[in-house]
Amino acid sequence: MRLSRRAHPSPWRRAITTILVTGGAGFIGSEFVRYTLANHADYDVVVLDKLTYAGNLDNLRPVSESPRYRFVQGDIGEATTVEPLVDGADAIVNFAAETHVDRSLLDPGSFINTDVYGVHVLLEAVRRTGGKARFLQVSTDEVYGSIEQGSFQESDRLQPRSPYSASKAGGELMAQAYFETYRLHVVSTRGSNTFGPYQYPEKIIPLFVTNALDNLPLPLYGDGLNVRDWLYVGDHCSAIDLVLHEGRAGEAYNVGGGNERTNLYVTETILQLLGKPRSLIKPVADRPGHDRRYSLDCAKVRRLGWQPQRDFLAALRETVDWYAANEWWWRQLKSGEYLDYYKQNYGQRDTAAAESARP
Ligand code: NAD
Ligand code: TDX
Repeated sequence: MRLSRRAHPSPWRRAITTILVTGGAGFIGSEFVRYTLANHADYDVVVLDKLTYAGNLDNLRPVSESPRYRFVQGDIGEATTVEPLVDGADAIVNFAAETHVDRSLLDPGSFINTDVYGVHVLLEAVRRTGGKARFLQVSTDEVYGSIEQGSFQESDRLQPRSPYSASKAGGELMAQAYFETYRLHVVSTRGSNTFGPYQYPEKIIPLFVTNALDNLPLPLYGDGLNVRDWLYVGDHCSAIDLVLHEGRAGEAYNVGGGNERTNLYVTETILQLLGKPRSLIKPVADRPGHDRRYSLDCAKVRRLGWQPQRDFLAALRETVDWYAANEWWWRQLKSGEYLDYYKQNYGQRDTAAAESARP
């Protein structure tokens, strides 16, 4: 999806010259930086990122030489860092977050700090600099909670069920409050499970691909029949770009790939693509409070003109090939802190209790 500013005049007051991308060294944020530099030849991009365990300057290597790109290391929760950057920007797209549900079960506090308080600091900076910049909060389908049948619409109640999704809902509601109270130009996107290159190998697809490449077990939670709606990272970014330019202030937009699959299907497909045996699947104890199914009604963002471009299987094959070809990128990440986390998260899962749920 490409949009020219001229073909689609912005409903906002101020044209964009500079975009501040917070969390731009992460998985989706770095794709958005690459996407923006490629699709908006007249924009400058400033990335603000704390470089947590999930932030990685290797993700931004492809644009590091661009004269239209600048990197600043810092925390969205620090007003003195944030305010001058916000002052110099026409738009802020906030990807910065703690993002892994399993980690939120182990350490909820860090999620509240970044995903709620950090969003507040960013919004406050927009307000204190005169509300000049538009603000897009990158939210998630997880804010709705789980749904057995049918699909969520934007007007549905938010019923988050994990510390991660509750924090994301808190951040999004804060953004909404700044629209209602201070009339800031705020929009949000609620994206579904995203996959592609450069995703930190704690999330199911890069974890299972990289484990399978090393003939390590793939720890599948519960009965493996939880459903996620898979969205290719480039399609997620084209939707964010469209909502940034064409979305109505104060509104949220669902962004789903339309690819609802069980975890078991995704796992078996990865093994098939790599030519690895099914015996690598290791059923383990379920995630506490594990949401059964996510599903989004995306009519609203489609009315703006968005539709996902990528076929799920073709994009998954390309993604698997990327991890196979880019061991330099992920092998160094699967060490140190990662191994401590892996032991903490997976070591405690009672394999024996999960045997009865073997798919
Ligand atoms: P990620 O974990 O790969 O990247 C997060 C980035 O934020 C990292 O670069 C990290 O260093 C940075 N960051 C964390 N705390 C920070 C702080 N206090 N200040 C500045 N930077 C900080 O995450 P991702 O998967 O790319 O997700 C990006 C956004 O999209 C998040 O807001 C997430 O909630 C949302 N989202 C993700 C998915 C998905 O499936 N991955 C789906 C829907 C929505
Ligand atoms: O080892 C695993 N085994 C397993 O069965 C892991 C890591 C996950 N799973 C299951 C749990 C989920 O049903 O796979 C599914 C996907 O899990 P994650 O990759 O951890 O993603 P999820 O919990 O669905 O959340 C993701 O999508 C929405 C992102 O992490 C969020 O940032 C985003 O908002």
